[in-house]
Amino acid sequence: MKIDTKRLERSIEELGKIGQTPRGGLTRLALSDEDKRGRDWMVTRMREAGLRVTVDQMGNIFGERAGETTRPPVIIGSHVDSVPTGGRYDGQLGVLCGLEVIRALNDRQIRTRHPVTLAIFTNEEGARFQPAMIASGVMAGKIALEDAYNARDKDGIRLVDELERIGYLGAEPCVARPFRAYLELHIEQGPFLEEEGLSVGVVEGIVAIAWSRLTIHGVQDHAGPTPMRIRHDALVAAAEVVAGVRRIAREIAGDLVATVGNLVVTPNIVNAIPGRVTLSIDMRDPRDPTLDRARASLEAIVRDAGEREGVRCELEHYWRVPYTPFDRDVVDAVERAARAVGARHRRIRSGAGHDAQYMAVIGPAGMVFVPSRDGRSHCEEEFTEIHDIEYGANTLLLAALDLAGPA
Ligand code: HGY
Ligand code: MN
Ligand code: MN
Repeated sequence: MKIDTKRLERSIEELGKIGQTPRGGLTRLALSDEDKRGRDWMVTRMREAGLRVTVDQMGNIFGERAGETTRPPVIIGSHVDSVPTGGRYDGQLGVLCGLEVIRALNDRQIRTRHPVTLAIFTNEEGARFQPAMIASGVMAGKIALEDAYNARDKDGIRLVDELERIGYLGAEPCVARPFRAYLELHIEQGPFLEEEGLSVGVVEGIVAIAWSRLTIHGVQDHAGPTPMRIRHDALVAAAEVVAGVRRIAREIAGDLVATVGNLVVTPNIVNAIPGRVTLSIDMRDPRDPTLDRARASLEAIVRDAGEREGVRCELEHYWRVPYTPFDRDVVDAVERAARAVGARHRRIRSGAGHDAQYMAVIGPAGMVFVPSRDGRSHCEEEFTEIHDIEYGANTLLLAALDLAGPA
């Protein structure tokens, strides 16, 4: 039994047009008009595939394919929101491969013992509203619904108001429900599968992630008449912190990664000494104790930079997800499926967060990775070869069948 690769390819093309950038990437920020159009496109396809579609309080969309029994479903999920000038595979590929699994089951009128449900999670990226994976986080009971509703984007717009505006503020409670297994196909977003000539990654777990935000209060002043000896330049302190974050990753080394991805200077003009700077710090490691050490180093770096420049620093650690191992039975099912489809594969760990990380809090979860060309992602160059996608989607299909069981 196989998926219909041409049909999947057409779906990738079609959905990829919604929010497409001039360079062939994707900007489809959570709850934007493009996200609404992408969601509407998916809901139409889900209904065409005979799924019972529901939307919950966080705008998560579920399409259920009935099973022979009403036992807990096998859920196949991911997301359709993207980062700005991102790629058309991150998230979207997992949702479309899930749809293709449903379509392949329909083609052969296959009945499974457990229902199979396709899930689309809201705001996985954390690009517009923070933190990332906010909707699966609410479902897992790790983020309060009210906090998620009140999350604001950079223009101060609330998440709940955007859910309402685009018509995806659903009535279904966003709460944990039992499931037989959660499966997510995703691009690796790193270089290892491609380097080793592999088509499928059998994901064993996801790294721990820590997000912090630093606000530096200096003294805004004129760039000309203010003598250097009396300056308190927020951007000078920020520059030391940015260099310090890179130093932490280099000195702790191992698997630790650390990034300052967002930095905002105020008033951000040529002839004023920056009075205020905010910056983000993203640190990840498969070992939680190492991430704790990195956080302590960050606090020391911020303290020193603040004292040297005589500025006030507010460091807020606002998001933390622990290292998340996947369920052994689900990982084994994915591995059996990869072998059965003849995919060159190996076990691998995810350096990116995914909704599977919070779904693993609720029940047995696992992931299927496919390679990223040059390891690139969160950029318009993001790409995966269709023959690798075919191996991945067929692995997803057989793993879902394995876990959902024959009628
Ligand atoms: O941040 C992440 O790892 C994911 O892309 N949201
Ligand atoms: Mn993703
Ligand atoms: Mn992403």
